[in-house]
Amino acid sequence: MTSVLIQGGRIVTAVDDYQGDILIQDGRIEAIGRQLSVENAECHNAAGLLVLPGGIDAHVHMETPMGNDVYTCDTFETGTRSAAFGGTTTIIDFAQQFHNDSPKAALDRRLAAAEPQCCVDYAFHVILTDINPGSLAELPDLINQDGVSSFKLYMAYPGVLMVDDADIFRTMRRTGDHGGMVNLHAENGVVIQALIEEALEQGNTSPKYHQLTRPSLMEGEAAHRVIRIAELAEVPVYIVHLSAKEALEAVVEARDRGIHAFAETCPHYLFLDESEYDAPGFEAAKYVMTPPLRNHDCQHALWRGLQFDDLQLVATDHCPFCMNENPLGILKSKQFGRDNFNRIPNGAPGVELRLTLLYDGGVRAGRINLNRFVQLTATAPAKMFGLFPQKGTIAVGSDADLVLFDPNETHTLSASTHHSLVDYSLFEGREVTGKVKKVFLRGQCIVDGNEWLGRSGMGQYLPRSASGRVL
Ligand code: DUC
Ligand code: ZN
Ligand code: ZN
Repeated sequence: MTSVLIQGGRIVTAVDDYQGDILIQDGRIEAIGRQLSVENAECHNAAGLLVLPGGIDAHVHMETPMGNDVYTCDTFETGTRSAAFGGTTTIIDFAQQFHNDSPKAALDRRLAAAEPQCCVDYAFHVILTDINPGSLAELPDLINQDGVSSFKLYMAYPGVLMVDDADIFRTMRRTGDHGGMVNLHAENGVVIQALIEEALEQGNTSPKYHQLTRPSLMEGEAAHRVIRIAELAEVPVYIVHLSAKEALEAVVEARDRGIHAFAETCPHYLFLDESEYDAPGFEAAKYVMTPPLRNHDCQHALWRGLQFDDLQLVATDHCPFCMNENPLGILKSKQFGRDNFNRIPNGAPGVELRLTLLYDGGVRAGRINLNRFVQLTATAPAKMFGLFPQKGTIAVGSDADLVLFDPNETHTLSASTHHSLVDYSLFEGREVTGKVKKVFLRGQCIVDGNEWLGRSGMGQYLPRSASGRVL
């Protein structure tokens, strides 16, 4: 395979920041130095650009059923291509066990769908919804043989996805013994269900009631409860899409006591707030994601959490549903909940925007430095989920997943220019500075400006080692 040389860029990792060249051979980083030269190499000039490790998005949902036959509208192909244009070269998606289903069968179904389509490398968390002696018995092999070291459980959506505290505890015990970690959707599902019923009985059906029936206090309660359960089980615990100040307080309190409590947040919680639910008509359905957008106090707390490492990483929870009905009819849209907020498919897009938003609103705004930016978008997810040092850094021997990023180019975010199939952007019209210029997946240039050079099926499955052990 041809050698690839990336010349004269500013190489940034979670700990370093220096000028240099990178030599790539057979998809891996072969050498890093000054004035490297190799005959017949494919050369890329990175002068004036940042050279970053490829982003790792630890929370996405491609072609995923979300109840009522409603699927997220990106396939593995379109979603991973969109990820690549945003500088993300690894995704971790989910394989969901249904009732009376085997977790291993759930993984196999997702592997079969992903393999011919993925344009970037991929891994899976397994979602457990039916916890019984049989499904628990499968978990050690999933961890040790199939490379799935993280398991998502829902504390919300009673009767559909929710599992009870005893099953959370049992799963923690079983996975923890083998280097696995439990990831929680932390919300008090039964209280929220009562609030939803109350709202609907009073005729309150508009999208704003999605936010009003999912109070941050109930996210805090669930986070606190599950951290205590993990403490008893003596295992690390990870909270997905943390949005509420009260939930962060539970994480901080535990971490201060030396408990291995970890959490991610998402760009929409950092850059948007609850005032979006005042949008006219059905427009507010764009922001119906779970948890909902919060107030400024929560936003402020989340930024502090990122600064002080009480939040370890930023993932998108890319879970796209179109606002308008898709002509094919199978991809039902947000319109499904036009008359009832509780039927609006829960989720919002974002896989393409994570790096640019966090660079613009984090680094340029002076909230985090460049090293922390890399830590949050690449290194921490790699370490948290057992992919480091193959992924998540720029080092000799690591996969040559690289992003050439122009820190000075200003552009406007819009659904008309993104690569996802979703028909809207949460950030329509927002001007940001910092743009992905080129993306390399294991040494192959897959994005060059607006040009797509990758192909579906070139992404590889990544079996992972232990989760939650390295940070
Ligand atoms: N949780 C997620 O992680 N994604 C979409 C909806 C939800 O409740
Ligand atoms: Zn969730
Ligand atoms: Zn999600």
